[in-house]
Amino acid sequence: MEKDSKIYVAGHRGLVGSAIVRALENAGYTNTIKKTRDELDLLNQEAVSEFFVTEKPEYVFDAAAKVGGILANKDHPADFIYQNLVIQNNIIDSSYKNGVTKLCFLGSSCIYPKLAPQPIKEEYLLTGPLEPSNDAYAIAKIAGIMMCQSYNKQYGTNFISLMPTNLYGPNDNFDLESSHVLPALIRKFHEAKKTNSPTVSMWGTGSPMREFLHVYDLADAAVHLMNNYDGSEIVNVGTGEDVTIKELAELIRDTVGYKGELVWDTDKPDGTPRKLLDVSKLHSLGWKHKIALPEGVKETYNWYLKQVNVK
Ligand code: GFB
Repeated sequence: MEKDSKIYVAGHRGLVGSAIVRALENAGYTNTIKKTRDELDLLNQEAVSEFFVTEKPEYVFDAAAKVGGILANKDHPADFIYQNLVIQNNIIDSSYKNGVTKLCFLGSSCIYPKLAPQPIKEEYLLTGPLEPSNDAYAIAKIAGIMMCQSYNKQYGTNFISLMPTNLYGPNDNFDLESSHVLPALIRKFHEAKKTNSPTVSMWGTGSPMREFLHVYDLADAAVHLMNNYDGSEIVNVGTGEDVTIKELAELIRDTVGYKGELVWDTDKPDGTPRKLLDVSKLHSLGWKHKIALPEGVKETYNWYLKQVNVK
């Protein structure tokens, strides 16, 4: 990408898209295109097609997606499969038809089989059954990968696919029903501390293991790979390190300064037991994460505090 290349970041208000815009602007890219949902409905094929014909972006980061935590995925599978398929189909096909130089598609670590050997290598894709709590979302993301690979094969496009691990950071969703675990726990401990609540209810058993990557690192990796990786093979983006949900909860509890107890609600789902990414390919492409989990949690909590204080 040249510093004045026309770069469209789809989903620029979300966790990932906002971090990609930030990374691009910090690196001196001056020509990013951003469209809010009101300006461009990515579910509308005609509107997306018209946007690409008019704007003719040279590079595209597809960070627009319907995302959510374990319960949102479990309760709304139709929304997750439909919206993700439609959004990514519209963006990928329009990118091809309008001669986009390169596109970066973002998937998720939940595309891998539920019981994949750990750490998960890229080649384990489609080698076993998916985790049922997010299979609809995973199938949509797998279709996105296949779209990019098929367009590369048939039309000679340069569409790359990155598979980020669980992400967190500024602009995350902190809604307690639909969010991922990390923002949910920041909010739960913060509110419990403020109200002097003696206990905080956690979902599941606390034993599942998860890998967490700060979204600023993910954005940095996406820009790096856009500039340094060409290929149809997917690339895992993570830290290569994981913690139990219990360990995460204790870290967030201590960061927030909550003194009460954790209570585990085992009626809530655990999800997949572990999904640690093998990041050797990413490292061989010259990129490694910089933000350690304790530092990232602290920074995200500070961001959250600023949000709640201005409200
Ligand atoms: O982050 P999370 O919702 O998604 O949950 P997944 C991770 C783990 O944290 C699960 C536990 O074992 C939850 O039971 N947990 C404990 C909580 N307390 C809470 C809480 O208050 N809220 C939430 N949300 N979890 C998602 C997929 O799976 O990961 C998506 O559903 C996507 O498709 C995303 O791939 C990255 O890591 O289990």
